[in-house]
Amino acid sequence: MSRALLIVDLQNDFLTQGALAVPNSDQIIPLINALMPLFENVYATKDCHPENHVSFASRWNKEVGQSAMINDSKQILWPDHCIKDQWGYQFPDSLNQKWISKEFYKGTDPNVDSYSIFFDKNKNPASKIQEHLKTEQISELFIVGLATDYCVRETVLHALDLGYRVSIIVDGCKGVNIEPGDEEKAIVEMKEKGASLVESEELFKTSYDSKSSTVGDISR
Ligand code: VGL
Ligand code: ZN
Repeated sequence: MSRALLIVDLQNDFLTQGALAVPNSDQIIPLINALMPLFENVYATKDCHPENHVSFASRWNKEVGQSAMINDSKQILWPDHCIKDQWGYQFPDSLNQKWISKEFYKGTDPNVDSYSIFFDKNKNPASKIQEHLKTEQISELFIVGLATDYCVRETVLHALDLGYRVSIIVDGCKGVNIEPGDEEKAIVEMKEKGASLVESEELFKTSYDSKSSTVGDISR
C-alpha cells in the first residue's frame, strides 16, 4: 500500500486575486511545489461549478455570506467561483503542475454542492477518486490546499470515515475564517477524528535524512 499527496482546490478563485480569496493562500504555492517531488503519487481536486450553481448568491438574488435553506439543507451562499474552464477554475501558473498525475472534479451538478471530493451534500459519490485510490492501492493521504474550514475539512472527515490514514500538512493549508477561529476549530475536529497533523518541515527532513543515509552507504 502506498501514499499520495492530495492537493485540494488550489485554484485561482481561492487565491489572493480570486473571487473567493482565502487570506494568505498564495503563501502555500511555493511550499506545495517543494512538497510534490517527495511523493510518487500527486493528485489534485478541483471545485468545478456550472454558471448557475446552487452555492452562488447570484442565483438566489441574495447577499454573499448569507445562509439559505436549499433542498432542506443549510447552504452558505458564495460569490460566483470556479466556473468550469474560466480563469478562476484554473490552477495558478506558479503551480508546478507537471507533478500532478490526476485531477478529480466536484460540484459539477448545478443543484448539489460538494465541499468533499468523496461525497456531495446528498451523500452521493462526488468524483471517481475512490475507485482510483483503490486501483492504485493508496491507503494514506497527505493533504494540502484550500480551504481548511470547508473543502479540506470535509474531504479529510470523509477520508477518515472511509478508513484512509490521513495526515494534514498544516502549513500547506489556509482557512477562510468567516468567523474568527473557524480554521483552528476545523483542525481540532479533524485531529479528534483521527487525522495526524504534520508540518512540511518534518517531511522535508525525513526525505533529506533518508537520502543522505543512502549517499553515506554508497560512499562507504
Ligand atoms: C470551497 C467554498 C465554496 C473550498 C469551495 O474549496 O473550500 N469553499 N466552494
Ligand atoms: Zn464551490
